[in-house]
Amino acid sequence: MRRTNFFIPTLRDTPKDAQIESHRLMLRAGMIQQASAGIYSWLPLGFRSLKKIEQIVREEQNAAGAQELLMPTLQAADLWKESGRYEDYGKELLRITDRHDRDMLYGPTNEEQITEIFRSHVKSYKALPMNLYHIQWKFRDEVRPRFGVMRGREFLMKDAYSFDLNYRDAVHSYNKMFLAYLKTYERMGLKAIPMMADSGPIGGDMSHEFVILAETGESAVFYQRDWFEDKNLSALEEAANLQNLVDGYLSKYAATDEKHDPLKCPIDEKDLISTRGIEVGHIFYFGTKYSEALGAKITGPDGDEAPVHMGSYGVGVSRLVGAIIEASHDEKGIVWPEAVSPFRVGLVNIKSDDKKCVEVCEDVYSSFNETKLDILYDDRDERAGAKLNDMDLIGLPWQVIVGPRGIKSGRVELKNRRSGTTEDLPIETLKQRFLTT
Ligand code: P5A
Repeated sequence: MRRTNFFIPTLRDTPKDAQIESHRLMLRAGMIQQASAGIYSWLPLGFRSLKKIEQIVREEQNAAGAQELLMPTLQAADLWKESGRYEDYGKELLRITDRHDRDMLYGPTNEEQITEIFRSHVKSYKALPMNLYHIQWKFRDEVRPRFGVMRGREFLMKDAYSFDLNYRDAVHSYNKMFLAYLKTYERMGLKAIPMMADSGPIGGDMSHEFVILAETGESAVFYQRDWFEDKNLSALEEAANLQNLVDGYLSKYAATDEKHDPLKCPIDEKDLISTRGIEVGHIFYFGTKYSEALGAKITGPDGDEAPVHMGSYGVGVSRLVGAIIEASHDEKGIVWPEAVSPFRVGLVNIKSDDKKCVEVCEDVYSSFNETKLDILYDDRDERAGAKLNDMDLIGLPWQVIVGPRGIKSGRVELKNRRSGTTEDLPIETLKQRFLTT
């Protein structure tokens, strides 16, 4: 993509009303624009990262055997009246009346709707286990939307729903999602800790939040000092069956504020870290709470009918964009992990009126495009300093810097955004480097 054809409205000044770094950086890098409190437009650069995160979530859900579908954002209130949540959910639920005076709502989550789909079609245990998910916008009329996309009112969530015959099978489905979540966050370059958590308005008594540590996080959390030791996911996966792997992850203490009771905590105070974190996912087993209320019953192998066992599994897709930036930035701007960066490489011509520099840039740009490598070419007629600062701000993992001095000897500069290290490379070597990785 050429920067002259790509809309990135960067800001020179630091936005005053943004309280945390990720929010400031998303505004400065022209990734989002506030539409109203807690509601954002995703501008082209932000949208690219959002889509990459969404795709990683999707791939890991599919790999775990979940099936994607799409439910609407607007739901009829009737189902929520059946489950009892229409009253319970309170002011966070955005209630709408249509022209026929029917009560509708903008979905904050989809337990009722998926149960209605399931109960209409599935009657026998033979169709189980089943896990259905979608990636769809949600609305919660939060009292205090803040920190940009981190606590929005409208936000993108992946929500999956599992259906099983009994408790034992449901725990297996829960564990599968648990592992899928660990893989999902790892692919995004994040270290997420699964923590014992409160189930709140979703319900049930088994629930874990996936939390990444950040001083600016909204949740107070507690975990055992040596939690990160021996947490090599691929080694653990090879060694253990699913239940052992999950048990291994949960063998060291980690709990959110709501679950942590200092009097009952088994860990000595000196071995406990109390800090803050960002909740990037939350999984629940709630048994028959919704299937009983909505009459989603299945016939078992013995011919008896019983309510299906359910769990639900959420990933905060739009929150993750902010969370990743919160976990990965420096004083110059964002430092994207490769897998979720809007582009992989940024190409900067530091002398845009130099014919030879333009030629080299065009050559690198077209050969990277041929190999389908994600590249943003800053071809604007701007000062070198401004372009380089902008590149640092938007934080692509690699920068290729083309200047008149280097190209005299056929070389360009390759800079790694994270480490800041630079290499002078012959143009062909540069092309090869990205061809093979
Ligand atoms: C699980 C899937 C649920 O809603 N029902 C379906 C269950 N869980 S949850 O914990 O309430 O939300 C799941 C994840 O969504 C993100 N999230 C938010 N992101 C941005 N702004 C918000 N206001 C917001 N609220 C929740 C979180 O990442 C959460 O873990």
